[in-house]
Amino acid sequence: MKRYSVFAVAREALRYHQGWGRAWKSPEPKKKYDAIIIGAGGHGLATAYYLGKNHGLKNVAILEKGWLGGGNTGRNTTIIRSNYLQDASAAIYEKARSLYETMSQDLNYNVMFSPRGVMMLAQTQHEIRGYKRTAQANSLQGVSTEFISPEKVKSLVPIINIDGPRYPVLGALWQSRGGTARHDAVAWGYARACSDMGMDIIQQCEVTGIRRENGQVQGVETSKGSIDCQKLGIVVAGHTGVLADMAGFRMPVEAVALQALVSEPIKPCMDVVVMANTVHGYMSQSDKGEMVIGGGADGFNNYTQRGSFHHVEETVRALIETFPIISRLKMLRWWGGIVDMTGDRSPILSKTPVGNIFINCGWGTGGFKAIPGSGWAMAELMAKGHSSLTEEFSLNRFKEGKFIDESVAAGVAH
Ligand code: FAD
Ligand code: PYC
Repeated sequence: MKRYSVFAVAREALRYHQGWGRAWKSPEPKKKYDAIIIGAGGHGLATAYYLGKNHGLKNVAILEKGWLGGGNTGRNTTIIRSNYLQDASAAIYEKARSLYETMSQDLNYNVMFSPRGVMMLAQTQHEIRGYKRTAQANSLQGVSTEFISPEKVKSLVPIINIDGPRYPVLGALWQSRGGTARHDAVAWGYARACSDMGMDIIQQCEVTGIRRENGQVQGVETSKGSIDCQKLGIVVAGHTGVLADMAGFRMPVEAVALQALVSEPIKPCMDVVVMANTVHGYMSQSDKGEMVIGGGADGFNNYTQRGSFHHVEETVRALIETFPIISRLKMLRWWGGIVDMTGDRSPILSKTPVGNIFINCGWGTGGFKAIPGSGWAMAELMAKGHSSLTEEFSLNRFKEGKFIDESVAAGVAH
């Protein structure tokens, strides 16, 4: 009979009590997995989850060099919306938004989805034209958005100053079923569900090499040893170029830091999400009362997952005309994540030049909102070799010039 130390029994009891089940166990690597996913961010975990749930593929490992959700998934400002312009984008982002509506029930884990409404302010004539066009496109795509007047903006967000001298509020693109969710809970919820299906989530396990033979993937080298697999999904956001290099191909993706910050907690004063893209700022209020604030991406490539003091000053300065109350707030924390930017600001969900290696990346500044839709589509691509949701997001579009330009809808300046 297997014997356990008192310490091990106590640890397992604590895990059980916390409801984590097998997720935190460090499993024995199996000999060969049907699929390995590199990266336990939201997109990697959701891919694994739908491989199991929708396609019955459960002999799956998810390898993570750090900890669950420790990349951009745990660093973002949690805005969820699907108000994109192009049909392919609207389809995958709306699929994701609709999956968020029932995610807590599906995963039996409270991800605190809050469809409080998201508005993108129009503060120039150009933005009015752009957002009216998007609202029109969205109505044809079955995505519920509308262009609203400055007065409606003011009634939804009483703390806003719509008469700013430089950037008055001229209207907004409003998505009433957009909102926010608790980012770590999304990662934890998917992780627990994957674990419950018998999948192995191996943290502190960095992939250091990708083995190939005759143009087909064989397995990976990791900091914990070598593991074989039938199929491989690379889902590593800002580290896409590093992993692609290991597999012997190049990706049209750049790594850039995106920063955010939160203020001291204050009384509830704003119950919708506001994005002011012309001035490069956006804001929402967390359940704790902190104002969650973000701005544009850094103007140079880097791998530094840190915030910087000058960014706090620049972002707050940009928003003060529209939100005068924040001039007197103390800022508590700031941080950064490394986002994976493509030239057309749209993601890549694709086969690669190596057989049975699939890649999911390029979500840039806006992939939190896409996690369930992306996982759903990527799982279908990996299981069946094709998915209607990923077709236009393949790598070929860069060869063929079929870009999916979403530089306006991406919302965050870059
Ligand atoms: P990640 O969560 O970064 O996961 C990738 C994982 O791969 C990481 O955990 C990493 O450790 C792992 N990894 C890398 N290399 C290896 C290796 N060699 N071996 C094993 N594991 C490896 N999006 C929105 O929709 N709304 C927002 O409001 C929003 N705000 C943002 C604010 C900030 C400050 C930032 C930084 C991003 C924001 N985003 C937002 C973007 C969003 O966070 C990302 O697009 C999304 O989280 C990407 O998820 P992912 O799973 O692809 O990547
Ligand atoms: O994609 O909505 C978004 C977003 C907001 C802040 C960063 N990304």
